[in-house]
Amino acid sequence: MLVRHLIVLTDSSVCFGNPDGTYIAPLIDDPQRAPLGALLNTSDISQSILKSFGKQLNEKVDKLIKQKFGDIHHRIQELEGKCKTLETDCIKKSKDIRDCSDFPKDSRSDIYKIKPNQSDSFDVYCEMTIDHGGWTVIQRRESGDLDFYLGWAKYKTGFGQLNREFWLGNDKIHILTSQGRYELRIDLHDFDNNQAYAKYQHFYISNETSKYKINVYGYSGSATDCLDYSNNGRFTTLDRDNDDAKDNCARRHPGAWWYKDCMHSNLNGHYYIKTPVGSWNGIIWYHWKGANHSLKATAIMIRRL
Ligand SMILES: [Ca+2]
Repeated sequence: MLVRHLIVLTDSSVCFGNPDGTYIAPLIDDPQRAPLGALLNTSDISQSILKSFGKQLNEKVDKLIKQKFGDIHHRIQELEGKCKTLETDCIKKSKDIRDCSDFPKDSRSDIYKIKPNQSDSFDVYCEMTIDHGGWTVIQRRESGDLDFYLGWAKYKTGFGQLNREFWLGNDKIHILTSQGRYELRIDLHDFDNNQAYAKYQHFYISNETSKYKINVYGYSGSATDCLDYSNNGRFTTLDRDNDDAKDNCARRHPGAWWYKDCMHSNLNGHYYIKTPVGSWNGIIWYHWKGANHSLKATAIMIRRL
């Protein structure tokens, strides 16, 4: 037994003692500091002391709870105020973000919501590291997991996953490039770990009525210019022949692109896991790798000037 002898000296003062009467140490000379366990394990203590301790304990607990709940309530009110401020700022900022070039330069590359002029908001992938960042990515190939041999409706609205392979959608690309002057950057990778890029000072595609006609010029880079051939060409898919060839270039190669008769580039062509491939098949950037070399990875991105 923890406590064998408990001597009550007063209503509020208690000591422990050995059976021979030797004094050990005062345990309770202040009921406010008395261990509750000791009291509860003591059968001899008076009911009045128990009541006194119980009352004081309850009062202290009540006071403590009220104080803590008051602090918590105050803290919650503070946080609610901050959340409302942040929400307001975010809504305001999202309305100001027309594309990835409006995000701070130290933002990480990721999927973000933008709100272009004349359009509802939608998600895009922002490339924030390459070439000073601020790029809105409109196409990515990297694995061949996604089928790009699709029809007009798919290319109109877009398909795929923004953090993997995708086509953003011709309507969205038109909306974006209609709200200012845009530059274009294309990054290319082959299966031998070589990289090259093509950059254009001007890029615009028209609306669906005009068959998403491309307007591009002002090349610089390391991949050689392969889009000049497509300049002012209309978009052709397997089910919409808008090119200048007798047959459908999108079916001949196959892949949807800005064909004429037919192309020097086709970044939406069939994905091959090795090269060489059949002439003018696959993901082609003719002046860099020739007509028999399908690329491993591509990224097409635009940035408002
Ligand atoms: Ca044709």
